[in-house]
Amino acid sequence: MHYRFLPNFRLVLLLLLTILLANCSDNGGGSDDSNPPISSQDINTTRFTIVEVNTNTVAGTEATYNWSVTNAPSQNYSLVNTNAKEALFAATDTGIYELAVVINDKGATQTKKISITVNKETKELKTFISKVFDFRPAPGQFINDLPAANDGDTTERVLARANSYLTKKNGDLISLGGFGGYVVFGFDHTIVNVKGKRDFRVLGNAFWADANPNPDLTMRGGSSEAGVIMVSYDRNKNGLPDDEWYEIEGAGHKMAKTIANYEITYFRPDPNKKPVPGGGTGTVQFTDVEYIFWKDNQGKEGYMAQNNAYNHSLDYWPKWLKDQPSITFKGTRLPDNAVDESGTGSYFVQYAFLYGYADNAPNNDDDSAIDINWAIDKNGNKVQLAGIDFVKVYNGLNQQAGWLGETSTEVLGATDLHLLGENIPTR
Ligand SMILES: [Ca+2]
Ligand SMILES: [Ca+2]
Ligand SMILES: [Ca+2]
Repeated sequence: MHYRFLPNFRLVLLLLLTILLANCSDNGGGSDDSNPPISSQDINTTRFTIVEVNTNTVAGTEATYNWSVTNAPSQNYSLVNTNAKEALFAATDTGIYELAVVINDKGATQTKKISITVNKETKELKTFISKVFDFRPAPGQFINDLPAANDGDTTERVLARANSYLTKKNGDLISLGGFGGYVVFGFDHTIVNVKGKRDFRVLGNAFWADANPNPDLTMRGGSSEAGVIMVSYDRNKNGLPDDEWYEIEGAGHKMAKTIANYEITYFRPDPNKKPVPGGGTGTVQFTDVEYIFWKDNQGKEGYMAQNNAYNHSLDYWPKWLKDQPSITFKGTRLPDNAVDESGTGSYFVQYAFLYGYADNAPNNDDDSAIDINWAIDKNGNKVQLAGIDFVKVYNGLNQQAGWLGETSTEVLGATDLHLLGENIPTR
């Protein structure tokens, strides 16, 4: 308002001063060619986006770097590769974040500052899955039902159906079948690995038992069918999950009976041969028949029993793979978690692993929420990820639980906890 009343000479003075200052900074910048003006390193970005921050400095190959955030409007950010020349930064809140990097080049240290302005995104982001890229369930009692598959369906058509089931706020269940069966999906933005907080959740249909007949146990259980979660960052920025995968190391990964690099092959049943009764491991065997033969890389083999307790289609083999004689899956096999607490085969409790899986704890439980910081590489080493774009979930159990049949992970969707404003501290 009061600019109108400024005398003209003051405006002229202001202009002169501005020109003078601009010249000064030009001269200052020119005095040291290896130090371009700081303003050239300032970055503009949007929330839920990973940006690479560079020192823009020529330093020797032996130089060391130490990145840090010196001022932030919010703690909901991620800064990784803090000892590399280029660090990765992402934030879930808008504002100006000040970063500093200390460069030590053979004892000569210098500090550079970078300012990152995080703006609100222009397009509304989805809190849920935006695309299903792959769906390859193992055989199981809910295959061809969740999602529905008919004779003559192709892999593409079933994938499109799985996509329509999961890419909405209130999704529909899909079943991953026996051990190893999997689904791969992505989001329309990067899920940021906020430090000290859990970042996303895979939704399933796990629930706690109302009453466990065994009063001595303190573990939580009910229907827990742990799916192992893998994550990936779209490093090559092509929008496809063709980058390196990292596994979320849940509590079960550290248990003695867990088998890394487990591999299983299922064989298509002969449609002309009647299944043999009497298979299965539960005590209620009269409902079970030996059905899907499998072999693993531990020298074991067995049958997935056909379970008549439910009125399913009872066609366990994926209909869209009718011409394929076998399917092989690989992954981390978690210890069996189903216990016949009745002793008579009537009441099975599937004990939950403490944290770190899909379909293991109910969707409203903190321990169904995942911290990206739990990710490990294929050698079991912890990795630092600023965020992730893709998730893979596979069934981590190879188990028959009596009349319940084989244990199979179900997936109902996935959510970005930061976009939803859910604050769940890590373990
Ligand atoms: Ca986190
Ligand atoms: Ca389930
Ligand atoms: Ca990619």
